[in-house]
Amino acid sequence: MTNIQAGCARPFKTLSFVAAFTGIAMSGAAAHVTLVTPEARANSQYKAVLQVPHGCDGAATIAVRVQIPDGVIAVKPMPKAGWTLSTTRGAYAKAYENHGREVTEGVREIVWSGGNLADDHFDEFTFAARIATDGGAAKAVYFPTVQQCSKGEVAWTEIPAAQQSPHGLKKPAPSLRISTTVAQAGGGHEHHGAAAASGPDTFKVGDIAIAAPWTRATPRGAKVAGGYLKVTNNGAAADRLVGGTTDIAGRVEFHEMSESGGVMRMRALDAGLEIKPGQMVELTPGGYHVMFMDLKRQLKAGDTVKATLRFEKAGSVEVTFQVGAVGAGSGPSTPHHHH
Ligand SMILES: [Cu+2]
Repeated sequence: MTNIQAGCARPFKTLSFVAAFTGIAMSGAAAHVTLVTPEARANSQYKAVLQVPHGCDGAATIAVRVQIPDGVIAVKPMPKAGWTLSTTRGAYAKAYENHGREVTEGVREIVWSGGNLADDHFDEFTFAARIATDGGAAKAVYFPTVQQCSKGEVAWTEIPAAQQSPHGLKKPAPSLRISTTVAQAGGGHEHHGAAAASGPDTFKVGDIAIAAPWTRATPRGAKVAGGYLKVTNNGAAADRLVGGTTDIAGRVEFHEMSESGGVMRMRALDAGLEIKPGQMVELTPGGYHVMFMDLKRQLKAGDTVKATLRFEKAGSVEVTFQVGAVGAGSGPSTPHHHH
């Protein structure tokens, strides 16, 4: 995890920190500084809510400093009444693609200061971010945090070594587990491979069946959107998803998300996406996906998007993508109401 090491070595200068992570909190000595939502998917939008459950040995908290690890990009902190917000920007370890643009720098540290959070109160500190890493071998990223108090400070900056349980740490850095599979949580429905090749949001052409296409609501001005679905080849010969058209985008591409050095990257599949005979290929936010390029309008949750997909052998088929919420981890939970 060079990312994490690099993040760790970043200077917190004269301060030490107070942060913690357990996923549970708010109970006596075990209450660390933690992220309220301790898990996110690779390549997803994430709302980080840091929970500070108490002061430093009875002293009130007056500042909270959070370091942003490599692979966490496009960070936007939420201002807080009574606190002064400041950020330090810096170069990322590598370039990332975000909403169709290459980004090479951004917020690396957030400081909320000048507040006064009594020891017997708790509060939350929030920022939005994009998770552009799969977390490497640890399948996690860490946000070293320093809690500065009217008297003293606590450095929640310990990062577990490989194979080490975070539970053994006294002052663990708030951690975020990264999953690369499609989220099951949040009421997302799940289809089952080839069995999904029926039902109202299934589309067929020749030996090809496409199930449960979905996409996400987009921020205003976004130029790209991903599309996800399951495609099954019920034939005896391989076929290939080679093209597509839609009114909402200038062009349709097929991409692959892959991990290298702990960083998720996208690459266009110039030869299309092969589906072998009998195979079900799932297009997901962390893997293969449809990419709507040069988006012509904003996508809103609850909308539907029609698109035509073209297969080398089976030909063209019109499908309907359900638009889920921004940051949706899987298809809308009630995608079966149309048709
Ligand atoms: Cu893409």
